[in-house]
Amino acid sequence: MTKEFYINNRKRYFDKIEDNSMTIILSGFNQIKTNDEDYDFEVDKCFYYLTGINQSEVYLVLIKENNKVKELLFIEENDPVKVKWVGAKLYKDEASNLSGVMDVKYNSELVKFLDENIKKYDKVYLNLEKIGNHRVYKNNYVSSKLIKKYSLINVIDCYPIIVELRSVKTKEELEKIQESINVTKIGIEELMKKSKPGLYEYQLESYFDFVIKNNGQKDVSFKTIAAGGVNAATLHYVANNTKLNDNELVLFDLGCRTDFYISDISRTFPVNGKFTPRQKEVYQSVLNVNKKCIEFLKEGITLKDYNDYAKKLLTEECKKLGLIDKDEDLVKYYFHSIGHSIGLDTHDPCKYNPYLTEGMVITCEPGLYIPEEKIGVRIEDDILITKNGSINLSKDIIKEVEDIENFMKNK
Ligand SMILES: [Mn+2]
Repeated sequence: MTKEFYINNRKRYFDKIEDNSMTIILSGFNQIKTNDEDYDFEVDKCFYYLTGINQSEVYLVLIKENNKVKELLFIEENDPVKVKWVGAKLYKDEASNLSGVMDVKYNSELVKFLDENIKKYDKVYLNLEKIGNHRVYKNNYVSSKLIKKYSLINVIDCYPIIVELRSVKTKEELEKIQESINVTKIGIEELMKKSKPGLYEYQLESYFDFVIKNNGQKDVSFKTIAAGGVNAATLHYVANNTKLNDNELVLFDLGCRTDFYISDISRTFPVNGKFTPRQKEVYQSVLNVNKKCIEFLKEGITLKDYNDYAKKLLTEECKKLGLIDKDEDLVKYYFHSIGHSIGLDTHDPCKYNPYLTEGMVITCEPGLYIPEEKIGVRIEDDILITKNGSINLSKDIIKEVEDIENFMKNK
C-alpha cells in the first residue's frame, strides 16, 4: 500500500471521532516464546490500518483540536549493538515514508509528552479491544496503565470506530485480497496434483507452503487445516499427522496473506482423484448450498438472514441424503456459521455493523460432517458484497465434481 492509503484511513477516522480529543494506539509488544526466543511479532491490525507500520512498540498519537488534526508517531531509537545483531528498526524518515505521519519522536519522549498534553483533552480514545477478556491483549496493557496513571475519566473505545472502517474494503484492499486468493488457487492446484494415497496430511500440506513462500513476501493466513477421512469432521483439525487413505476425501481450509490481507478458502477432493458415489452425493449437496448462498448475498441482508438461509438449505440437503428426519437434527452434521468477514484478520471484525454493505468481503462456507461415514466436506469461497448482489472473488478455484476429477486425472 502507498502512504496515501493510510493517510486517508486516518482522515476517515478523524471524521468519526469527537473534537478536543487525543487517541493513543500501540502496535504491540514482542512476546517471549522461550529462553531468548520471541514469537513472530504480530502487529495490532487497527494500528496497522492507520499507519502501515509493522514493528513492535510504536505508538500512534492523534489529536483533534478545534477541528484541526495533529499526528505523531513514537518509535524506538536504534541501538547500535542491536543493529549489529538483529538489524535496524525503522528510522524516523522511514516511519514517515510508510505512514505519512510527519512528526516522529522517540519513545523516550513519550511519557513527558503525555504528562504535558493528555489532560488538555476532554476525551481520550484508547483501543479497548477485548478488555475484560481473560487474555491479556496488546493494547489493553497500555490502555489500563494510561487510565490509572492519568486518572482518565472520559475514555472512549476507538476499536468499534476503526472496525467499522475496516469492514468496508477499498479498491486497494480488494486488490490485496484478490492477490492472496490467486496465490491460494495455485497452492490448491498443487495439492490436487500431488495428492495420492499413502502420503501423510502434513506431506501434502507442505506443497501448499512451498507455493506461498515461492510467491513473494507472503505467508499462510492461519495454520492450514489438512484433514483426511474422518479428521475432516473436526472443524478446526490442525494436527495434520494422519496418513491419507485410498477412497477417502481430504479437506483443506487454508489461505495466503499479502500485506496481512488474507484469503480463506476451503476445498475438498478425493485423495485418489475420483469420488465414490456417496462422496459425490454429499459433496454435491454442500456445493448446491455454497452456490445458492453466494447468490443470496447482497447489501442490506444481515448475517442472521444469511445463517438462517444456509441452515434451511442444509436441512433440506440432509433430508435428501437420508441423514436426518427432523429439522433440529441438522446440528449433528452442521454446527458452525456460514461465513464471516475477512480482511487484515481471518475473522475480520464487523460485529458492529449488522447489515452487509457494499465493499464487505464475507466467506461462504457451508459444510457437512458425517464421522460415521468418514466424510467431511466444506467448500468455502470469498465473496464481495455489492449493491445488487455479490461477486465471488475465488470463482476460479475449481469446485465442480467433474472439473475436480478431470483436473486430477490429467495432473
Ligand atoms: Mn473461514
